[in-house]
Amino acid sequence: MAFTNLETKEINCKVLYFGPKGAGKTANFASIFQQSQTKLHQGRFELDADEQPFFEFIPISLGHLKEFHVKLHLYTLPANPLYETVHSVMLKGLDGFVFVFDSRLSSMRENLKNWLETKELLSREGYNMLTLPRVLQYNKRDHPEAVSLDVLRHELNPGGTTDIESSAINSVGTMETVHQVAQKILDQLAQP
Ligand SMILES: Nc1nc2c(ncn2[C@@H]2O[C@H](COP(=O)(O)OP(=O)(O)O)[C@@H](O)[C@H]2O)c(=O)[nH]1
Ligand SMILES: [Mg+2]
Repeated sequence: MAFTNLETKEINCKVLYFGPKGAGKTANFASIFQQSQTKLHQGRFELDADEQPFFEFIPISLGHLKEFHVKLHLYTLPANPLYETVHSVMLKGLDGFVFVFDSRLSSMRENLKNWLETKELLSREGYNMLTLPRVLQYNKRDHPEAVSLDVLRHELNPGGTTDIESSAINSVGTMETVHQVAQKILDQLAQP
């Protein structure tokens, strides 16, 4: 549920970016950061030996809904499975999510596996998978190994959820993804 602060008249919405390692979550954040000119926060954990940041966070202002200032908080999860308790904490209070698929043929198995795991994880956390706002993103559309949109949709999105083609390293489709998920969250908030 969105966190509403009646005193400051703010609504804070939390969105997590999921997807297999290497699909382009960090590239999405870099692109969003570049285009929205907010400050990119990267948390680091002492034990994190490799170059993976602990998590990434971007706050974005979405303007006003009635008298409330709506803010979107975008996060990625740490890739290291050692952080399972952290996952559990970060999964609390989610208002929506983005799932980043890697369009390359060689990633199809990993895409599907990770997508099923993510849906299971969210269900286990108590989210209603029928109503939780989401956007699916097919990243790396620029890659020579990318499979066709038809195949991706057939394999990964038989239900016809909102989906977007992107090339995060070229800043294509990244802001559109943010806007789509924001719109879905706002639609849900505006419901009586
Ligand atoms: N060709 C291509 N490569 C990409 C794209 N997005 C990310 N990459 C590359 O894929 C690799 C993994 O991306 P990264 O954002 O770190 O993935 P993450 O593990 O999901 O955060 C990096 O080498 C990126 O440069 C894209 O749209 N097109
Ligand atoms: Mg990353």
